[in-house]
Formats: sequence, structure tokens, C-alpha cells
Amino acid sequence: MFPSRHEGGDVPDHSSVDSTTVLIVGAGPAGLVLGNLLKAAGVDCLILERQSRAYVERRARAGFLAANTVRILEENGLAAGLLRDGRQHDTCLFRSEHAEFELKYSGLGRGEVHTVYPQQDLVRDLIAEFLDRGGELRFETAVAEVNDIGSDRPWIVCRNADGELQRWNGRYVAGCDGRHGVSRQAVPVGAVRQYRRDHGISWLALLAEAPQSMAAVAYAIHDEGFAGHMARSASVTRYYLQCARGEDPQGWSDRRIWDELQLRMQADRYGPLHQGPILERRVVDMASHVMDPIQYGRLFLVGDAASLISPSAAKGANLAVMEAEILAKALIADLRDDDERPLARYSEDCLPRIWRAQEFSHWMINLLHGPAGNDDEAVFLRALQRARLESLRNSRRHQDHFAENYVGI
Ligand code: RFL
Repeated sequence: MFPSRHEGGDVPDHSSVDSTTVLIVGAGPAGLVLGNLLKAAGVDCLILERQSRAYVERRARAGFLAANTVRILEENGLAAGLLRDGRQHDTCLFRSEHAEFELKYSGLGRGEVHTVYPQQDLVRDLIAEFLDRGGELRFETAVAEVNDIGSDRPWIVCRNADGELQRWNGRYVAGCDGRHGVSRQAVPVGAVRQYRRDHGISWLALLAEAPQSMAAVAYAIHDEGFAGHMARSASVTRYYLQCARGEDPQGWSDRRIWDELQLRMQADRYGPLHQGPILERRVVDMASHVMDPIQYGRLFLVGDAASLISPSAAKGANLAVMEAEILAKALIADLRDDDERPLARYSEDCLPRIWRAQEFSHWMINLLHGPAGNDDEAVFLRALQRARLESLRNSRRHQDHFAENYVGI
């Protein structure tokens, strides 16, 4: 065991000082998988989460878990819920004004499938398991500062729900605080390269209280813009509509949303969608961001904090779980076996997979979106988009490549 050590006493500006071995900032999939794996190995850790438990257990985002994610969760005793309630998914459907075709990816590439299980359900399971394992998780506690990551004694300052400031010392900090987190801001300017790309495309991300309309994920390519359909649960379906940058989601009434979805999904030709109230509407800008390296001193970035990926290929949560496993093993090797090498290699181990996922996501963006307008460039790029789709429809090699990247990382 690597026990906590309460140091007590007052430190100027902070009401108390405590210590643990690994300070984990954020209780999303990354922080919770990391915390569970560390706890199972007897490594002491603390998770600090700025939102309430009810909020994170209801925050709907991802739903498509890759085979590698399911393997990690299963091997670590974290998969009971998804094995009970998750549904296997193995087909995607592409629609354009010219054609419709299905790819059954369980019969392509490595033959892997997705498990559909809402991210908020996974988060709920991971929290329950972490607490069962005796883990310490503080909700409504926002980390305000991450300090001295270049030393062997990093520390953080957080503010709890009562507004009290507290200092925590640790041996390591895992920055699992997502796209807007504070952890990565602790890295000195110039020490890490940041790659960024704004794809200039936005989606209206919708959750509809309606059963899925098709048995497959559906990608509709249309001159009015992309539309997507993805199962979440028996009664809730996620839809996407490409929209203008800066669009006000409240400007989209339920009626307007369903009319636009029916138009772009060609309901007149392929059958109507199952409609229901829109439970959530928000605009998501397609953006990518990669830190290189994803570690500095005693700070290790995991999940969206390390690399943000557009949701076009459903990779974000899967990358987060994969990196959490790699970091957990490396921390355990260091703390238990005195082997620092896996920790030193953390970035090297993760970054090629992150870039692979980024490349595939970028390819998906180009497959699904064409520029609007009738100028020469827009027409040319839309023709390339159609050619890309035709290649996917006709080439078995292209399909194998797609399947391998779509489900794998
Ligand atoms: P999360 O889930 O954002 O968790 C970070 C946590 O850190 C907390 N936090 C702090 N806590 C303490 N102090 C601070 N200062 C803090 N600052 C932040 C936050 O409250 C939060 O609880 O990051 P993590 O763990 O890296 O997980 C990443 C995934 O959540 C994300 O990549 C996916 O949701 C992306 N994504 C999808 N990924 C998939 O693999 N498959 C999908 O089908 C899929 N669909 C999606 C998605 C993301 C979407 N949005 C909203 C961008 C669909 C959508 C619409």
C-alpha cells in the first residue's frame, strides 16, 4: 500500500494540507478508469471533480465503445453494467442523394464491433466501483492551481463547495480534466508543443426521446449539410445536424430539427424517422488539439486534456480509457517495482495512437462534409467527397481499412 499521509497544520492561504500519492483532476472516463486501476493495485489516489455527482452521472456524450475499451474495462472488473445493458453494434449506413449502402464492419478488418453504452452510465458505474474499492472522490471541488510539477513534490489547490481552499500534495498529478481543464495550463510555456486545428465545421448535437430509426449508425451526406443518427438507449437516440458556426441552438425548434433531419436523411425515399421530444440541443465545433509530449515532470495528461478530437469518428472516450490504462500501468510499475521506464515512455506510447485516431477522424470529417456554395472550389471538393464515398462503397480494401480504424485505435 501507498497510504495517505495527513500532514495537518495551517499553511498560509489554505485551510488544510493533505497528501496522497496520485492526485487525479477530473472524474470523467479518464480519471475514473485511472483511479479504479490504481486503487485495485493498492496505489493511493484522490479524485477531485468540480461538478456534482448527479451532474456527471447525467452528462450525455459518447456511446460507442471500441473493442479495446471493453477489453480494458472487462479485464479490470469495470464492465458489469455494459455487459448487462450494452448492445453490440456492427453496421454503418451511408446515404447520399445518389445511393445508400451499408457496411457491416464485423465482417471487415479485424472483425471487431462496438458496444453501445451511454457514457453517463459508464461514468455512474465507474464512480460506484471506485467508491466500493475504498477510493476517495470529492465532488464539487474545483482544482484552481497545479503547482511545482517540475519538482518531485507537486501540489494542487482546490476549492470545495463551501468555498474553502485546500492544498493537496502528491507524488504525481494526473490531469484528466478535459478540454477546458486547468492541468495543462500548468505546463511552462514552450515546454510542450500544441497542435491545433479548427475544422471550421459545427454540429448541432441532439438527443431525442425516441427509439432509433435504423438498426445502424447512419451518416447522411447532403447538399444542405451532414446529418447523423446514432443509437444510445432503447428510448434515446443521438442525432447530429451540420449547422452554421455560432448558431444559437435555441433557434432550432423541435419541428425545424425533425424537418431538417427528415430532409437530409431522405425520409421520403427511405422511410420516416421515429420522432419524439428533443431533450438536449447544443452546438459542437469540430476542433482538434494535441499536446506533444503529454507529460511534463510529474504531470501526466490523459483523455481530452491531452488531445481533443472531433466527435466525427467517436474516438474521444475510447482514447481516454486507453491512455488511462497505459498511465495506470506505468505508475504502478514506478511505485511498486521502482521501474521508471514506462512512465518516461508514456507520451511515446500514447501519441502514435492519438495521431492515428486524429487522422481517421479528419478523414471522416472530409468524408461527411462538403463545402457549401457553387463556386469552382466548393463544387470540386464536393465531387472529391462523392468519389471518396464511392471508393468506400466499392473497394473491399478500402472497407477493411475503414473497419480497422473505425472500431480500433
Ligand atoms: P471529460 O469527460 O470531459 O471529464 C473531465 C472531467 O474533469 C472535470 N473538471 C475538473 N474537475 C476538477 N477541477 C477542475 N478544474 C476541472 N475542470 C474540469 C469535468 O467536470 C469533467 O467531469 O474528459 P475525459 O475523462 O478525458 O473523457 C473524454 C470524453 O468525455 C470525450 O472524449 C467524449 O465524450 C467524446 N465523445 C465521444 N467519444 C467517443 O469515444 N465516442 C462517442 O460516441 C462520442 N460522442 C463525444 C460524443 C463528445 C461530444 N461532445 C459533447 C463534445 C458526442 C458529443 C456530443
